[in-house]
Amino acid sequence: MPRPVIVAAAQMGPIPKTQPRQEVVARLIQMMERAKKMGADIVVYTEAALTAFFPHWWIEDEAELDSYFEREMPGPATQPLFDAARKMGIGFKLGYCELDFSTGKKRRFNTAILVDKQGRIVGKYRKVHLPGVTDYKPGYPFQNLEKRYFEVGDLGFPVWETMGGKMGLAICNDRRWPETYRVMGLQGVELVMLGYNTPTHNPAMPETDDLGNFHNHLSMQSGAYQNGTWVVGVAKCGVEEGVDQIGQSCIIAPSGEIVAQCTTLDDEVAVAVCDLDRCKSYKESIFNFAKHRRTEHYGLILERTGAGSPLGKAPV
Ligand code: CDV
Repeated sequence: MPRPVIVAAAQMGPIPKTQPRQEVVARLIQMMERAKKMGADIVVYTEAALTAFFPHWWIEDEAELDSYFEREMPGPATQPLFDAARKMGIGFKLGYCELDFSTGKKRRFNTAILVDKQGRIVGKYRKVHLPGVTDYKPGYPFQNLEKRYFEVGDLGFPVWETMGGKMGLAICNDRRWPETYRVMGLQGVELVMLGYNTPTHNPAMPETDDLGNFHNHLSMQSGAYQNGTWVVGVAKCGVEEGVDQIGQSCIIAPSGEIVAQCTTLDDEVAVAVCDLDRCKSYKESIFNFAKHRRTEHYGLILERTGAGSPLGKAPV
């Protein structure tokens, strides 16, 4: 039985450092309206969709750093997005930077939430794979300070049953790691939604610059195919405060094929009908984990070589 969910990838062009949250939220609502006109059930926004991507800069002033984070969700600036979604009857996935005080101390996370068609937050994910470094790199044209500004996410990779399917979230660098998809795949995920801020130039690895677009799609297409799931990857792209970022936002079927893709480097909506039932044949045949995975053998090798530990040890 087909289970169509119409998904919109809402790609964002650059967000100027000085653009107020209200204006950014107005851009997000405009794209939500476009998505609704195209029949969408869910609109997927990018990573840290409310501000310029500040981990590209060294920031010492605590108040300045905090100004890129949300203390509450929804808050005064983001409430209109929730109101618009409820009014239009459309779900959304939003990436933002979160200030959390729930443990009694201030913690910073790179976060994504899933909101249903009634405007209720049904899921939250905090980025696990933080790229970059904690220290300033002199000579680099821009920095990559996610390890300095964020804590590693502490919520794992959950999957939620909502809006007609099993939904999962990931954020940017997570998409390059097979574990991201597999942990959700083991829970039966049918639609993985993620956003990314990916510069065209990697100062730590410039020899791979011309492969950036290829690696972007390669990671997401293999994650989709090897876990029999739809994947939606959404960029913040174009030149933002001097940093050039890739676009290529796309919607990928469980076959690994791209079925819709943005073609600009600006605010743009791409839509696809995602029949969640297409996951079934992959999950029940070639990637039937219960039947075909050989976890006892993976364990054996890891035990012998120590490759399962981050430090590893000499093979026995
Ligand atoms: N925001 C990211 O996680 N960006 C990384 C870059 C820095 C390599 C990415 O994996 O796209």
